[in-house]
Amino acid sequence: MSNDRLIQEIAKAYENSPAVQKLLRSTALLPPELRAMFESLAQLTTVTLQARMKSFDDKLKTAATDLERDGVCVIPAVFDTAEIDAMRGGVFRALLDANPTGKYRNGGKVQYVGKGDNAVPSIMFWPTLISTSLNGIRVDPRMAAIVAKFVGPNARQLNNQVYLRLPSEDDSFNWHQDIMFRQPIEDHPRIEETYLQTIVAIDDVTADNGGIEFIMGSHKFGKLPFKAEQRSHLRSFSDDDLPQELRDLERKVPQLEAGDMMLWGVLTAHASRPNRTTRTRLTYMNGFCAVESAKDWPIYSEDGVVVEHADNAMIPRDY
Ligand SMILES: O=C(O)CCC(=O)C(=O)O
Repeated sequence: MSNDRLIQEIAKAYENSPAVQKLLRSTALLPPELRAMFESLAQLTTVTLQARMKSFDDKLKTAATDLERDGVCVIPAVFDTAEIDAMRGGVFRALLDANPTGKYRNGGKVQYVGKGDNAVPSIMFWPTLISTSLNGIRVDPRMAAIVAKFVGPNARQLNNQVYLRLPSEDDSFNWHQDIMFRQPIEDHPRIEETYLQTIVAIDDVTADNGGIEFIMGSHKFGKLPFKAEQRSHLRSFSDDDLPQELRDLERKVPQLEAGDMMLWGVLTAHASRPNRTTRTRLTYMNGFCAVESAKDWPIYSEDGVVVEHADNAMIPRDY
């Protein structure tokens, strides 16, 4: 690729980045030897990025096959160790800046489990509104590519939350499908097809630290009645509450390494048992649907371009 063509390609790829545009404009002013050095560095970076995106595209193809077949899939090693460490730091920072008793739209509402002095944070809602690092992951090009592939170019964000799942807190989730959170259903046209739930593993996730268990292929059974739809039954796991239709299907607790992502659909039955280890089980959840599948909730992307800052005014007031 000629150097001029390369500069044009970089300019196009980063058309929304004022910093890159400024840098590119200033290369024209560089003395020829410095410009040549800049161009060869840019070439190297482009080749590396292209190779990385190609292997990421291959991972997405495999993920699409698994998601269609099982209703859940794992994309390995999406984020690297440094990014995960920064994310973990972002969670603790956000907890300090949180609005524990606020609304979702304030960013950092905290739900606790346990009573009195023994209550510990369990879920932090919409931390992206108060955390640069967690917002960075939410709008990262890899997250954007996943949303574009599975939801489409015009998406809304329906949830953004960190699960802390501290050791021995005894919290759990009973069998359910996420469609239970999307009521009234008439306000969510085609949500069965356009919804995508995602988590990033910040810690390794295993069966004994509260890993999420899935019923493989359960998404093909449509919406089923789950006891967890009565909210008082949601936060206590009971195998007796798995609907009859799903009892003979294969079950799996996907093991995740920190940096992996897991995706599932709105009809995939899942549950999680208490964390019985001495380790935390931090996960960062971001859920999406096509723009027409919900009335409110912030726009995530428009014509494939990600909205960098979620509009908190679009988060319903009743949360
Ligand atoms: O993270 C977990 O343990 C379960 C979360 C879950 O099932 C949900 O939010 O729907």
